[in-house]
Amino acid sequence: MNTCKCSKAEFATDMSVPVCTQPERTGLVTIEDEPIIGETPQATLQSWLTPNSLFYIRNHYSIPQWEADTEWELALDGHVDNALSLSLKDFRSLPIQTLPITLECAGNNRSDLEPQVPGNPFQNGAVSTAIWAGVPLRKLLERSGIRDGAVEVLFEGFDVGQPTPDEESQPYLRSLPIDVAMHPDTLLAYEMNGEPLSREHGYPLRLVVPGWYGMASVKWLRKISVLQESFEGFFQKDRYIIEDDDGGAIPISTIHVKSLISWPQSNTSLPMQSYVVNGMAWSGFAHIARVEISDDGGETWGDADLVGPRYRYSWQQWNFTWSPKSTGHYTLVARATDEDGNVQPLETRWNSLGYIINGVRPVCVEVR
Ligand SMILES: Nc1nc2c(c(=O)[nH]1)N[C@H]1C(S)=C(S)[C@@H](COP(=O)(O)O)O[C@H]1N2
Ligand SMILES: [Mo]
Repeated sequence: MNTCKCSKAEFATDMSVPVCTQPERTGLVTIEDEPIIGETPQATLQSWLTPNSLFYIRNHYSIPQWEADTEWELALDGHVDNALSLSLKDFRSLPIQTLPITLECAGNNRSDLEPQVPGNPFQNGAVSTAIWAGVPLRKLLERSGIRDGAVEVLFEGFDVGQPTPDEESQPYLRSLPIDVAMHPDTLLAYEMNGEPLSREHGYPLRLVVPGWYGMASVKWLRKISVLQESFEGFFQKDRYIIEDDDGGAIPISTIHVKSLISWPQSNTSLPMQSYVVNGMAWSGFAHIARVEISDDGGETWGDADLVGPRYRYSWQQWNFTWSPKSTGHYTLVARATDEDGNVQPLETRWNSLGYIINGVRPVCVEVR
């Protein structure tokens, strides 16, 4: 396991403030300006619902623009009996479905990988939770009459660009297996925490695939196509894959079990007393069953209390009362287990594109 690297020297650099690495509290922590990429600040990761303005943003291309709502229409075509075209008004007239869903970018925590890999150097803030509202995709697929032989559904965003300098300009495109597209909780969302989607998060309509890493939840939707063969585009076959031991590629889908210590932050210096250590845990496979905490880098563990709302697709808050026995340096770690029996690994499985970084992450604190 990655043991804590905090040393007395690090604390000595800034003893005047209790928290040594202070995140920006006024907005997202910027990773890139254009296209916009930003992560949720550490302080906000204590909040079960992420405020819209602090919800992490991961864009591959510039944000597309519209003049007015009326210009936008969503096309649904391909291997169906009746191709559809829907306006935003059509969407608003359909029965609404509301679900709290945690989105995590597949590259969250990439900066923790050793050795380092290229890609956005996210710390632990490329994960956020919102209450999403919209129409189950299934309703539209049923209305369009999917024909026999359909295998996938392809989603096209309005945003266009070159994924790498060697690739042709193309829209952001991702597909889903038909059973995932037909799942009653897979949403075409037009609201986030009770507000219309913002431009950054996919206005006017986006896909939200509960339990899947964020890349599946295509923003700024313009077209949905039912396919008879599997889609082989750049963001399906060249990215969002993990090499297996035989050199093959496994596509990334469901979010792996993971936890995060929201408080305290690493390099905090605390007076000697009892504290409530808190954080979040999540898994795309099942509810969280258990969160264990260690203050000695994983030698001994104690159970945290699962607190707050409990929903299938959103993270679970946990609290752990911690009474350090003496002054000194401590390595706090959290480890989550879900109801399917998936246990968060002590070590991330290193991969060259830097995805699914769910190994436990040490938080170093000094008790004085
Ligand atoms: N059209 C489009 N959809 C997209 C993306 C994009 O670049 N373009 N990025 C994806 C990725 S990688 C993630 S992690 C999520 C992030 O959603 P958010 O920016 O609303 O948090 O959007 C996904 N949907
Ligand atoms: Mo992502």
